[in-house]
Amino acid sequence: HGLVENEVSFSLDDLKDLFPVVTFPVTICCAGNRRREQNIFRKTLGFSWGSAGVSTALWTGVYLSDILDYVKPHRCTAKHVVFEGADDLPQGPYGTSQLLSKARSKDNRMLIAWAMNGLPLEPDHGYPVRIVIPGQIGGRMVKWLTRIEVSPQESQHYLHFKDNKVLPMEVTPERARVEDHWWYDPRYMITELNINSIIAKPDHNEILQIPASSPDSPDEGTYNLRGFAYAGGGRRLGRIEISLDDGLSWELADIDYPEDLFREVIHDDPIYGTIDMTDRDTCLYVLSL
Ligand SMILES: Nc1nc2c(c(=O)[nH]1)N[C@H]1C(S)=C(S)[C@@H](COP(=O)(O)O)O[C@H]1N2
Ligand SMILES: [Mo]
Repeated sequence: HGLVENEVSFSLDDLKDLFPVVTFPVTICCAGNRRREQNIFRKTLGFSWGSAGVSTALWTGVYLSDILDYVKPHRCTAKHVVFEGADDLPQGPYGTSQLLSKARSKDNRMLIAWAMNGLPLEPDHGYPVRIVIPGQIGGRMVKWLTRIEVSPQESQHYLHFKDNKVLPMEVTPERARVEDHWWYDPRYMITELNINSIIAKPDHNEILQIPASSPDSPDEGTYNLRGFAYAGGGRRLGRIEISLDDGLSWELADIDYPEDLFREVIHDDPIYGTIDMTDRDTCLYVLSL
């Protein structure tokens, strides 16, 4: 609703009937992933995520851009698309917004999703529908979606301003609590996910026993480091390098791009709809050395 020609309410069946159904893998990552390490270095206002606040799933739904075409936003005045969830929070429901120009772009593939890995969304992940926005932080992907408004202004929801920000270094948690203006400065908002890489094997402080290699067993004496890396905004990772000497020298890691496996199938299915990854660059990368 809002600045559109056709205000409508859709049932799930309406969405499935009116628009092409699609499925593709998207990585959802909380902007606070690895905040624990930041909190050790200097305390922030967020709680201490380890490095696993991230996951990739197959999402099924319809494109937001198709819905926007259907409701016909008003030219010139309509600037933002505001999403609201059903949360009952002390400061009102969870909500955030996107620029209308970005939401209308077919390339950005914002999705109104009702299924994850082929099953209806679990309550935790947004049942019955959530918005999925490839390449952006998890915080933009509103769960328990109840309302979409086309608006002249960005979301006015409390957590659109008071969450998912990186404030400048000089703004200590104490200052941030009392000096409100920092939170309303659009320069400090996080939208696209940043590049990040994580070592999973070995563990922190793990002591490795690596047997010496011999002509009979040439694989002995080697150790496979493993980890994963991701980037936002649809950017594909070009290289991942590992240093074993505190950054003096670097070696190139092998990268598996698991989403490339989906490129090998173009599939039409009564439940998943179309699976087509042929013109997508990214979702998540696994590296090993
Ligand atoms: N309605 C609603 N949507 C929400 C949130 C919320 O609190 N309420 N949290 C957001 C944040 S900060 C993240 S990281 C993701 C987490 O999605 P997941 O629970 O499916 O992992 O949901 C986002 N969507
Ligand atoms: Mo988050």
